Amino acid sequence: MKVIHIPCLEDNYSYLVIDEKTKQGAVVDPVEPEKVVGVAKENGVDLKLVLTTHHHWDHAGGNEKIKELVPGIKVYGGSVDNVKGCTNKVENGDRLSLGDDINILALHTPCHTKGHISYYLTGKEEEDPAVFTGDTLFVAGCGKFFEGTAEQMYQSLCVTLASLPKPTRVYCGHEYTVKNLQFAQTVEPDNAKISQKLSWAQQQRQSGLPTIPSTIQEELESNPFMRADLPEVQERVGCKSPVEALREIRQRKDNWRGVWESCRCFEDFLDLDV
Ligand code: GBP
Ligand code: ZN
Repeated sequence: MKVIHIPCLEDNYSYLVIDEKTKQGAVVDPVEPEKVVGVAKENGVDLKLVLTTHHHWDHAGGNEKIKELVPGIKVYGGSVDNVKGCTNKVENGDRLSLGDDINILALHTPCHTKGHISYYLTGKEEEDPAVFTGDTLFVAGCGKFFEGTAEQMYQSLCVTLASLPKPTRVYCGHEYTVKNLQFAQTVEPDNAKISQKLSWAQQQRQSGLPTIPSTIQEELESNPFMRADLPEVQERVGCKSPVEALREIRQRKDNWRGVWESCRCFEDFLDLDV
């Protein structure tokens, strides 16, 4: 199983997954279909399916076009998520396959959107599995709670995704890692894994490289949302239960951004007036 990153829009990623023996391919969230089809051609890949994580336009917005470009391609998406161009709806636990060696398991991971699906892929026995988490789990972060509750995000992150094998590679929908780790430091200033990963992520970005994939193991060590289970994290945010802590950390992240943005607006305002 080979995975190729395809950076799209400002900070989105599509991913091309290839079954190397048959050269059959699946693409996750092909928001820029021409780009994706180009990468598939360069690699001699026959595109068979689209895996849509959720209905937001920056993930599902290329589905109609890719159906025109690749006649017969199947477009999978969550059954309660109104995914544009979806031809095949999936529910939690549904299984698909790609080529000879790749198995795909659909995992319902709601909260960012109601019908959000993460896709867990296993290849040959010796290869580490991969999970495509869209906007549910980011490296060191999670998606905003647009269509769900902290209880649901707890289930999605800390139960469903946290139960996957630790070496599972995590491929998420956006390049938010540096900001997420900077925020993570405000929750756990003494967590060495967070500071080490932040320096590494900053170097990667300065060299124009992605910070993805992560692994489930690394997320359990450095992602404050996935660590809401831990008494020391609950204590840091003044909460007594995992769900309460998750809700509080999400609220802090929303405000942290807000404060940052309003500082920048304020600076712009001063610049204009001076
Ligand atoms: C940043 O941090 O770089 N631009 C800002 C945040 C996912 S995209 C942008 C933002 O809000 N991103 C969303 C998110 O969940 N972020 C997590 C976080 O900030 O911690 N989207 O494009 C977003 O889902 C969208 C599209 C949203 C259609 C609503 C609709 Br409707
Ligand atoms: Zn989204």
